[in-house]
Amino acid sequence: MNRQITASTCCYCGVGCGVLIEHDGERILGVSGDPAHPANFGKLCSKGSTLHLTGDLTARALYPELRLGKGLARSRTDWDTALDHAANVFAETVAEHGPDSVAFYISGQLLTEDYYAFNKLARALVGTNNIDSNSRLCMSSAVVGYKRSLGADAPPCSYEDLELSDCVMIVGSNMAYAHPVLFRRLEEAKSRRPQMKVIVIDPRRTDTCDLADLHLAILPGTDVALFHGIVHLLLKEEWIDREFIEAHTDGLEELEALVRDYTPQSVSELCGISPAQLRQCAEWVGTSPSFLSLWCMGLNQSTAGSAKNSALINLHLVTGQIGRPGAGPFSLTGQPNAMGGRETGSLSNLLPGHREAANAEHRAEVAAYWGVEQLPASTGLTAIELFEQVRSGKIKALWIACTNPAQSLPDQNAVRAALQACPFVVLQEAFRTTETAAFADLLLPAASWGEKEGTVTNSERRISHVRQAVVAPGEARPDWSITVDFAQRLEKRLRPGQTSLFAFKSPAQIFDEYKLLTRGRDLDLSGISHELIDQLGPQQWPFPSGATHGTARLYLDGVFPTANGRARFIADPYLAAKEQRDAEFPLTLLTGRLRDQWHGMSRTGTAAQSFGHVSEAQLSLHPDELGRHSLQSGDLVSLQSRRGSLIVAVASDDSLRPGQAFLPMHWGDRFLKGGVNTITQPAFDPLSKQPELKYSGVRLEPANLPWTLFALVEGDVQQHFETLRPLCEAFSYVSLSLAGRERPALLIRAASLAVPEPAVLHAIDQCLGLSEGPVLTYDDPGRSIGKRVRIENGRITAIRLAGETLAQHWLQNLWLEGRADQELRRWLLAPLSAPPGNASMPAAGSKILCNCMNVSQGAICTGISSGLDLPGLKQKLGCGTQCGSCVPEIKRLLAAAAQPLAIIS
Ligand SMILES: Nc1nc2c(c(=O)[nH]1)N[C@H]1C(S)=C(S)[C@@H](COP(=O)(O)OP(=O)(O)OC[C@H]3O[C@@H](n4cnc5c(=O)[nH]c(N)nc54)[C@H](O)[C@@H]3O)O[C@H]1N2
Ligand SMILES: Nc1nc2c(c(=O)[nH]1)N[C@H]1C(S)=C(S)[C@@H](COP(=O)(O)OP(=O)(O)OC[C@H]3O[C@@H](n4cnc5c(=O)[nH]c(N)nc54)[C@H](O)[C@@H]3O)O[C@H]1N2
Ligand code: SF4
Ligand SMILES: [Mo]
Repeated sequence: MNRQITASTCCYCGVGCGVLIEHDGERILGVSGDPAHPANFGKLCSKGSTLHLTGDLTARALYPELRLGKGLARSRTDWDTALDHAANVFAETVAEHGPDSVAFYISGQLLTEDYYAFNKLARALVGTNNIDSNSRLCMSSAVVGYKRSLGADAPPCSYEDLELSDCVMIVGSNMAYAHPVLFRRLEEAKSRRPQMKVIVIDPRRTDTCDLADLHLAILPGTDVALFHGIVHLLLKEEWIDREFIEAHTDGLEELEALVRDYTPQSVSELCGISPAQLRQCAEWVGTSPSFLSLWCMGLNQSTAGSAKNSALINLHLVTGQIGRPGAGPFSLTGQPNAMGGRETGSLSNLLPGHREAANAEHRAEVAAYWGVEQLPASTGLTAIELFEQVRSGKIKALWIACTNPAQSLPDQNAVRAALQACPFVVLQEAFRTTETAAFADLLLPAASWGEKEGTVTNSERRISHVRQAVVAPGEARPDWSITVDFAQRLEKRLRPGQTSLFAFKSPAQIFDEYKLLTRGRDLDLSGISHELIDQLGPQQWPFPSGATHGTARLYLDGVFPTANGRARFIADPYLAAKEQRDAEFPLTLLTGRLRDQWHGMSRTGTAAQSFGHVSEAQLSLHPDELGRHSLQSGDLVSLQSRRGSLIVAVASDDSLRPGQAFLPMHWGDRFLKGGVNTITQPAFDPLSKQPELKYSGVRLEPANLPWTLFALVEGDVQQHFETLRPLCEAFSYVSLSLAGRERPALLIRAASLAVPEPAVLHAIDQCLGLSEGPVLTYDDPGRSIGKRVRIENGRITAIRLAGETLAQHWLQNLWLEGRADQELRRWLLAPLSAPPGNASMPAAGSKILCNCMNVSQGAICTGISSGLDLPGLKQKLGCGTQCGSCVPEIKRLLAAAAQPLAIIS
């Protein structure tokens, strides 16, 4: 076999780690961190290091598929037919209803070249600003924050600043899970310089708090009040930089007047923290030689997202903590190329090169460069508004690329109604399994990570080359090429006989056209090309032509890209989040990420490894809250908001306060019937239009679903998923997951009020391979109880329990251990369904903490009780020695074990 290595970039988070892809030209065989890449210097997290294990080919979209009428099934077609059909529909729609009757909804996971092609297609060719991206759900509040306070959308810092800072404030970010390699860098810096202060501001006690000297568990949504309260104290104590304020800022008087009311007493009450904690925080911010803030969705995804961003930046302006090493406001970008999207102008209100669609001069500049008469002046729709207009019928053709809105947008009932109502939905996707794929009239198979080429910009403004290692499967094509091919067909219909706007033959050529649109702008990257990155390595913008290296830090001279060169204090008052707890909806639902899953799980959800850490959807509640509702871990509840409801199992979690609930954002309708975003609210920030995905008023009701089902089937996971998931629609509660490593299996848990039709169970058994062959069966029709186990070569390969599922965890363990002994046979043929020894709960400690070395929590706890410390555990068990993602949790277990001693001594 011809083994080769291709250096590329991880396709997950905005840290933008360099990866070395090991492959044979056809298949990806392994990945490792690229030691030469300046984002990660060889490190990878648990997601990056398992990239090669994910992305099951049987889940991939391989051929174009077209539906010729609503209600019909899609069938395979060829690329010419597919793209001609799409071009016809788009051209006819534009001709009949105008350019604003079509829309594009794209993604921060596209490459810069893909993004640019889409932008030109929408604005120059179609003539609409209806092009928005999932970054609207992610970074748009940070975009507004930077622009309002500093004048341009540019994170001013470098990763190096995390290592250089004396005080790091991590706010609304669980970077231990969401930006793990950066978190590793911070961990190392803190262990080298323990005097460095780390403050974490998060309603939950996350793994990130492991590093914190101070954790402010503020009440969700109260960040603006907190920041104003800090400024109040900074001013009072003179912990400010008068010289900087006078020379480089405007607007302090207004802010000063506003924060007068944010007294320590009132702020501590609003935020639910003590005045002493507030004071400690302010003191560190105000007196540390350097102060850096890192933030993510806890600030951005809010109806006060823009205010939160600017209120945080105020802290830097009042202390002069910007434009020098170890200091500055530093947003962590979520997706690998959300930055590239902002640069190429891929939010409806933007244009390439950090320009504004509403600015006539900017439009004229871009139109002239593109050689078109004009660009559209009408306001483009942002994500939430866009889907509203799809639902109301104004948008008649919708092109979606590289995002899964039927999972990730809030208020899913409305989103699904919109997709259902839309006359023509095109989906450009790498996986055909997503929730949105079900709504696509035209499915276009996209090449994915490792199969395509282009560039991405990470959180520190660094542009990396994403390189192709293997050929894309089936007929999948890179996004830029799909977009350009469609655009060429559409321009023949919309501007016949004119020179093509899309004469692109390679991503490098697209980049070279795009980069000149940044010339002379704040982000000027006109000196960068694909070849230059290949020669010099990844580079940070600005990098004007003629430059020899990129720019690590912005605003060193205190001059900001505003009209008068001064940064601006923003004095937005604190406004309480929508849907405060009330009698009807007494809990606040928070949502966020898990360590080993990525968004809607189209990729991570194909590998059983990704389920080792958290095996299935659970709603976390404080133990007191469980008690108040008379619930026990594992019970099913109906979780309800003003928009919808779903059934989910609860789990005890004291990292939350009573009054709060947490559900990971990953579980869409495929894995948890209904999906998390059935609950969330579409209310959005007035400036950034970013929706409030983090905060919803909810209530719990007991789910009275006495009839339960458990199924497990080994092998052909995707195929089983595809046949079994639709059959589960018969049940009220449905939760799917994967288990096992060498022999992955699909697991189904379901429940309903009534016993289902026999035909449903029969069909399920057929899919599970339990209707014939070596199957042990026990049926008790009187009690509607049935048990089936398939045993092949002495091992369980499929299980189905119906009517009563007490033995599910015991059976799952027997399957995992490859056992099918007499005990099993005895249990199977007996009328009782409880397992021997009453093992009716999941085995404690079965959770896999260390994914790289496959070490369970149980094994680690045993190690701790035998006296091992962290180095000892690493040496004995191997846990925490590879990517390090599990280290915070191991440390927590060690601390918990040490606590009783601390109390005694
Ligand atoms: N493992 C993993 N990593 C990822 C991703 C993934 O899917 N999986 N996705 C990537 C993407 S696109 C993004 S955007 C980032 C997101 O990265 P993060 O924003 O760090 O992740 P989240 O878990 O969504 O939210 C962070 C925290 O915000 C807290 N929070 C909720 N409400 C508030 C509030 O009002 N104030 C404050 N201060 N905090 C609040 C939550 O408790 C949560 O712990 O992660 C990126 N990295
Ligand atoms: N409740 C709640 N909801 C949230 C959030 C939250 O915190 N809470 N976070 C929000 C945030 S920050 C984000 S960023 C969004 C993310 O939401 P989505 O954008 O919906 O997330 P993904 O599942 O990553 O969708 C990307 C899709 O692109 C496909 N894909 C992968 N590679 C390629 C490729 O090369 N080309 C093409 N064409 N397709 C490809 C994948 O299979 C996947 O289906 O979710 C948002 N939704
Ligand atoms: S931190 Fe992990 S997910 Fe993010 S880019 Fe690096 S390896 Fe990929
Ligand atoms: Mo995101």
